[in-house]
Amino acid sequence: MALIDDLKNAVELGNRPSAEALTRQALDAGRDPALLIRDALIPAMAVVGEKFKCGEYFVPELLVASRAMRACLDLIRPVLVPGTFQTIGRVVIGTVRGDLHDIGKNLVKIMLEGAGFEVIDLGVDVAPERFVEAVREHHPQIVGMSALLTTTMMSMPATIQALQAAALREQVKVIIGGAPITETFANEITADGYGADAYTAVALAKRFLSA
Ligand code: B1M
Repeated sequence: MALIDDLKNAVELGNRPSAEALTRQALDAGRDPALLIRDALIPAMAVVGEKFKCGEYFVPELLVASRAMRACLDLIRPVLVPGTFQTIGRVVIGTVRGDLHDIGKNLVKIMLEGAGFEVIDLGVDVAPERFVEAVREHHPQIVGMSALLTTTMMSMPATIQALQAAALREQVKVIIGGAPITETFANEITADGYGADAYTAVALAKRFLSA
């Protein structure tokens, strides 16, 4: 357990070299990569968020911690996502307009890819029109939206309305997630599903494909 605690602390402190070394060590020792994410990386970012909230951390600390987390995810991704597999479906995913948080979205992407989905990642600050264009271009079965700010989550209904206006809404299932999102909000804005975490998002996506 010491290794997991050390990794969590390294990310929390934004110590990227140490976080990378510990991730490599854990992977070399045969640790389950999904558990490294669940037990070290996600809890580390939760602590960082709490420290930011209570004024102990400021934006620079958020940034260094998120860079350490991303570096670890870069090491974990190839292990979690095997090179060749048959894709089971296609997902267009992005963080909504005005929002630059992408760690959670990237995690959902990695998990979806690991489960066999082809994922078209539109990145961050994605406007509703960009989601519409991507649906036209790539014909996904699923659209995934992530929002971390209460100020940006309203871009989700705007995107759903844009899909409706483009007569594309019936062609896709919409899954949403992110820290301020709830099941109630998802229902209110007529999303098809809410993923509280990356695992739920994958389970939902699989369910929608088989429906
Ligand atoms: Co920001 N930030 N941030 N931040 N940041 C939060 C979100 C905040 C809650 C911190 C706090 O106050 N406690 C707060 C939002 C308050 C609010 O709106 N109520 C906040 C703020 C205020 C801000 C700024 C405004 C700060 C400022 O500039 N004054 C600014 C906004 C910038 C912008 O977006 N326009 C800002 C900036 C940043 C950084 C750039 C420094 C950095 C982001 C770096 C990056 O992502 N590349 C950052 C960070 C790191 C955070 C916290 C600390 C951590 C977020 C994170 O990565 N969590 C965050 C505090 C927190 O959330 N506790 C905070 C780990 C990640 C794995 O979890 O993203 O929730 P999460 O994803 C989960 C689930 O939510 C779910 O699955 C994931 C894995 O299980 N999920 C989905 C996510 N998307 C999904 C999609 C799905 C399904 C599930 O389907 C498609």
